[in-house]
Amino acid sequence: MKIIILGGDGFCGWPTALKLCANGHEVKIIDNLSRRRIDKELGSNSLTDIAPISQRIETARELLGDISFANIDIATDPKALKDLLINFKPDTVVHFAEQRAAPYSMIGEKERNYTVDNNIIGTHNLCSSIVEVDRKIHLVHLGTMGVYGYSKAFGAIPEGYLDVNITQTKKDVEILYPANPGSVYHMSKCLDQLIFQFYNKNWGLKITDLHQGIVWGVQTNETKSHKDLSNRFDYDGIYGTVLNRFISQAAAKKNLTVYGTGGQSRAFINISDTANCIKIAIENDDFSSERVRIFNQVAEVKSVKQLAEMVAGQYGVSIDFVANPRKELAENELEVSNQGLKSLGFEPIFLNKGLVDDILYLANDLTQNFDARNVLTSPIW
Ligand code: USQ
Repeated sequence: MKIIILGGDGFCGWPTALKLCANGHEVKIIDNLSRRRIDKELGSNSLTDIAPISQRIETARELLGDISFANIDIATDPKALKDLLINFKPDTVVHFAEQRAAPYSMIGEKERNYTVDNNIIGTHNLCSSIVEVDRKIHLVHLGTMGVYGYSKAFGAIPEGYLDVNITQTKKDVEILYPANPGSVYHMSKCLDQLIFQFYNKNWGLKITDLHQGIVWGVQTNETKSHKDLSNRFDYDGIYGTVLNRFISQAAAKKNLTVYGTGGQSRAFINISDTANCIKIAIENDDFSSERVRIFNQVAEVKSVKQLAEMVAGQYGVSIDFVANPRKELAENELEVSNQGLKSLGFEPIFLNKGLVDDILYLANDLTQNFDARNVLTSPIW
């Protein structure tokens, strides 16, 4: 297939682009390189060295297959986006081109506005261009488990839609799961959902929204095949996700930073599964576009404390329970359905010692890049 990956230079986009190209698809990465710019703005860095995009693409073309790159900002240049769809004629567009860190979106006014402008306008420009160019294009979007909030108030979290009984009419209906964002970033993904619902209802756009959990891990088979293809590894207080932070803290022989009690339960997924699930969603596109197809892209649920205890026990470091900078439930139970992707063949990778060892090994090798000043940098909200 011909596939465009919007945001294909990022932590999830890059390994996904490589996996698709290694599997025979023709891939075009579109990115405005904003994550590289934000690293500079925050004075933070990826633990791994990441090659410039031109070098990434050159090596990927030599080793893996048909892949190319164009620098387009889909939020500020809708004409370039539309021309791209006209000229490249994709079967599928995968949309990762959003500011994805909750802490970044809560730093201050500039970051709140940037997150909303970039994410909402970018998503809208994409849907609007697809209406003009070719309504058969399959749009695959990376949503987040954070659109649901993290509770068992309505039972196990279903895949996008909740069955309810309306008190007034006594009728059973299905509604989009009530949005319950915990940050401006998560709010932007809730708003994305409404854009998708409307464009699907009015123009019949064919959309898959993948509500992904917290990603852990760094490399995939493709990213580790050459140093130029290495993936980024965020460990800082703004972009680092919790388990990757704990592993890099363990490698640097620092105490693990659990926020609050660590009773926060979240859904997790390994980075190789991220790429695999997107491939599954793309290759199984024979579904009715009567409504937006929503899958939960997760492998398992763990609490932050469980993760910290596992890393601390295995690698001989201690846990610091620091004041939680976030406004979130101190403790929560969580149960999540992931039947949709499983029914299409997804076999989740569960957290296991071998994989965690691999990351620790990598992090050990890179401790010279670990800057302790970047660890407790989360804004308070
Ligand atoms: N946490 C700690 N210590 C740390 C860092 C985080 O205890 O050093 C806790 C947080 O308080 C939170 C949990 O770990 O309860 C998860 O935090 P996170 O930074 O790993 O994840 P989050 O901010 O929720 O965002 C990440 C991605 C985002 C994605 C989301 C999926 O950055 O793009 O949408 O995970 S989910 O959380 O399922 O909504």
